[in-house]
Amino acid sequence: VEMKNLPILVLLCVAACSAYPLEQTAKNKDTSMDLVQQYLENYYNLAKDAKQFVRRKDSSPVVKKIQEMQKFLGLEVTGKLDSNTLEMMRKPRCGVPDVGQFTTFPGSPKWRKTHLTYRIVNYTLDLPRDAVDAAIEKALKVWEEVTPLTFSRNNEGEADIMISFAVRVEHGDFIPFDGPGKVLAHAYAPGPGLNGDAHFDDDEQWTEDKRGTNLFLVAGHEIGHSLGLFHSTNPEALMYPVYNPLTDLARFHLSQDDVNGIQALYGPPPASPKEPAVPTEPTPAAPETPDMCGPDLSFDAVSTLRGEMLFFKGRHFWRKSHGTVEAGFYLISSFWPSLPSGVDAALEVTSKDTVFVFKGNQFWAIRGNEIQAGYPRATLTLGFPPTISKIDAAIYDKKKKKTYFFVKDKYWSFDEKRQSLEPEFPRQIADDFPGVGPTVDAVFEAFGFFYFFNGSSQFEYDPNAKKVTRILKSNSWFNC
Ligand SMILES: *[C@@H]1O[C@H](CO)[C@@H](O)[C@H](O)[C@H]1NC(C)=O
Ligand SMILES: *[C@@H]1O[C@H](CO)[C@@H](O)[C@H](O)[C@H]1NC(C)=O
Ligand SMILES: [Ca+2]
Ligand SMILES: [Zn+2]
Ligand SMILES: [Zn+2]
Repeated sequence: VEMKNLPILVLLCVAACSAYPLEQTAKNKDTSMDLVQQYLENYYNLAKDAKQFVRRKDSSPVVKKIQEMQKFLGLEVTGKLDSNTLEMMRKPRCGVPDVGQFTTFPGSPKWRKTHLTYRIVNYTLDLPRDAVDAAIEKALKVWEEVTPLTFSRNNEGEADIMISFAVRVEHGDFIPFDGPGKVLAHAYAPGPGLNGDAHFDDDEQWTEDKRGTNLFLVAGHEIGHSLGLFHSTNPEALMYPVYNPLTDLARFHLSQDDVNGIQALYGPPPASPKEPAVPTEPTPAAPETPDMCGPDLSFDAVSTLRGEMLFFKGRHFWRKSHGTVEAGFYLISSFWPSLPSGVDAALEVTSKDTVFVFKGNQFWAIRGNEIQAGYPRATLTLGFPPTISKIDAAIYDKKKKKTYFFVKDKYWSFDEKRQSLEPEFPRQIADDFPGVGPTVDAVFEAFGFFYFFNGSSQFEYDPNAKKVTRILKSNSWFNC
């Protein structure tokens, strides 16, 4: 009996909530302005400095964003904060934006393989583990049925799709959850590392049925992102950004819109031979190259450059932005004609917008694709003793404004403010970076971690906790 009444209760609640903004005190109006501000910032790329405009509410940038939202979500496009619009903004939904922000993935990211692994890293206490496993399996199956993709589960280590439950801030990315309601989950487009992963807000009440938030429905949607789909404007689609509690679970099926989207990326399943697979773009012929996906790949040096990553190897380097799946492969000389091949170390000093590249006892300063005048210089000029014939790896610690130079099993610290090597160095790498070494080939910083390379192994090191948090293959940044 109780269950039968529930859908009605939910509807009543929605109706009551939507009536609410119409009879507000000034203070409540303020909260709803905050809601609008947050919503448009989070999902429609409203500039953060547009606050005063939201309060005035007649200014064109905000009206435009409201119209954009109304259009995307299929509401009447009035440009006004009418009750339907406010009601929609209060509905639980996916945390992934509806329109591109600066982090938008260019191109259409997709997996370059058809067999993918997933791992359920941890569980919500709302449901028995079996029920979580079953919901995730069912969600994967929804996509498996209409594509050539297959999935298998890993119980430990890395997987393409890492699934976890977390609350609020501390969950491995910089996008916090928001407590009960509103954002239910978010997920990342295909690629290495955090990409492909799906995070669920454990402040929701996850359920097998629709009494709380149905885990299967949300997981199905998030896995759509993990496979490369973005939000759909079609309210029937699983990829519509707003949670739909009225979905018929017993007769659940993907909408044609979802199927068209996923098949545009991967083609139909092989079992339906009548429809030829959508041809995938031919991969451009690569120049004679080290095998980027080979198990033994190691690097000479790794650095960031204006938000991208550079992996040096012999005469070549790979260049990859955080967002893109594919790494570009280039001759070093095609970007920096006077730079040597087989470099030893590279680091970006972000405060100077400069990448320093080391080989032997010399180093070069690069800004974008220009080598700065006055280089190469001798490493002696930095204060190294003449016995140092080669730097193995180097990294700039943004927080401490120090550059660390790794040489064999020791390292030096260079104070960027004073422009000098610090006294009491060198020190043992193993003493100050436990778990790393004894020697390193390359190191760079990403997402607050230091990534140390040693042959084909890579150590993800948390400089705050002072410990290695993961061991990865050196080529884990590539989509192998
Ligand atoms: C699950 O794992 C994530 C990522 O490792 C972590 O941030 C989160 O706190 C964990 N959640 C629980 C409920 O243990
Ligand atoms: C790093 O590589 C060296 C040489 O291949 C090896 O002896 C050493 O054990 C490796 N270090 C770690 C921590 O794996
Ligand atoms: Ca939430
Ligand atoms: Zn989404
Ligand atoms: Zn997250």
